[in-house]
Amino acid sequence: MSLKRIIIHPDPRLKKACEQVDGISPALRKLATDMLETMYDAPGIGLAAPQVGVLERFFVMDVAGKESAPEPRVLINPRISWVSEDVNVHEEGCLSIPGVYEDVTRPAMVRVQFKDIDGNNHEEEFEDIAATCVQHEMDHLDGKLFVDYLSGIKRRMITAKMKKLKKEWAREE
Ligand code: GNR
Ligand code: NI
Repeated sequence: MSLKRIIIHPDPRLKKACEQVDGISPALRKLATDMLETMYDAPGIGLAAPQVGVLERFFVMDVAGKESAPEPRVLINPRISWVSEDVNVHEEGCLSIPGVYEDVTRPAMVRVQFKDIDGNNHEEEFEDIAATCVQHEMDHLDGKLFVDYLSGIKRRMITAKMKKLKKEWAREE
């Protein structure tokens, strides 16, 4: 196992639409394991492949919370087949935009088709924080970040803050 470096916004790799995964290989399994380890280490509840520089359509998540046993998940080639009409407002954060938390409105429930790491097909409904997380991660696969839902002025302020942060971090290295 090894930790991956998480890419910080702004970065062209976070703005690209990712490619379908076309087969489950040992390399993909290793990458998914490393991404889960990276996510737990951060800590976070989800991590999408483009956040570690891999432009492929999959992500890992665990929304179990620290009171319960871990529930690591890998969702490959996810596709939303249904969204609820009712919406939820949830405060979101992103490991690629550290220290920034803002309310985002999204469908409260989503039904998603995907493959797991063993290649089995699933169709599952997600609600509450899992629904928010799945939609946040799927946005990453389309090159979209939660700050894209905010006003232009807010987004530009956050982007400027992240540029400054990256410069500071680069100096420390
Ligand atoms: O760790 C994360 N927490 C979170 C909280 C609210 C809504 C979405 C998320 S996902 C985020 C990890 C991340 O950046 N995934 O892409
Ligand atoms: Ni994110």
